[in-house]
Amino acid sequence: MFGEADALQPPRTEQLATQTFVLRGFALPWIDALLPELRAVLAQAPFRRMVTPGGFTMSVALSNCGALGWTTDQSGYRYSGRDPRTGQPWPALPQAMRELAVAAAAACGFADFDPDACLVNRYVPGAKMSLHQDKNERDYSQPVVSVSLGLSALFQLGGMQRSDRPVRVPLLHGDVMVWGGVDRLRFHGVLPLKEGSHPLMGPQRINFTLRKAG
Ligand code: MD6
Ligand code: FE
Repeated sequence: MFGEADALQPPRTEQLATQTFVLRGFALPWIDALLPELRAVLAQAPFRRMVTPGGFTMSVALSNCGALGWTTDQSGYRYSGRDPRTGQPWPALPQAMRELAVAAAAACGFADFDPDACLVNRYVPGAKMSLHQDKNERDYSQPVVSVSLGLSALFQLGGMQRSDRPVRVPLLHGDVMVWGGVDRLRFHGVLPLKEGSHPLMGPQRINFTLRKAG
């Protein structure tokens, strides 16, 4: 009745698919360490809205930390070692962000997660992320760990085809999503953020996703 992964997982784990998990509240014990780290990253590499290869300005604003950062412009999506705004390396991956991600990955059966990239997204009310696959990384055997802070959002978890009907998953302040393996290339997105203000984070949702990109 209970698979091997069940023994590894902390309380309040929701398994959404074979290798897709939401760890409810998993980040809450780390918040006091995470917020100053996040502030320092954003002081060095502020949020900015980027343009997609199709010429649209994204509603989500982004930044990065770690050796590699995800960027987009008219010529495509890619990982780059430098912030295109300054030509400087991205801020280093802070310690608590890394520890949280490694612990969450391990709790879901991904024993040797070694992230080198952290994409930080900011959603204000109305901002959304269209259905997409994460496929700019080199090694699909490594999972993606995604941490949600601030206003809650409805995440859409789809299938392997864009046309597969997605399920809606609420992601709340402190939730951590881990996915990889057979689910690594599922389509996913975020529905437009509702109006509101979070007591700690204000009128926004911040999501950061750690990966091994290089
Ligand atoms: C977001 N997340 O939650 C957008 N991608 O704001 C993603 O695009 C994402 O949460 C891959 C794995 C987990 C994610
Ligand atoms: Fe994604």
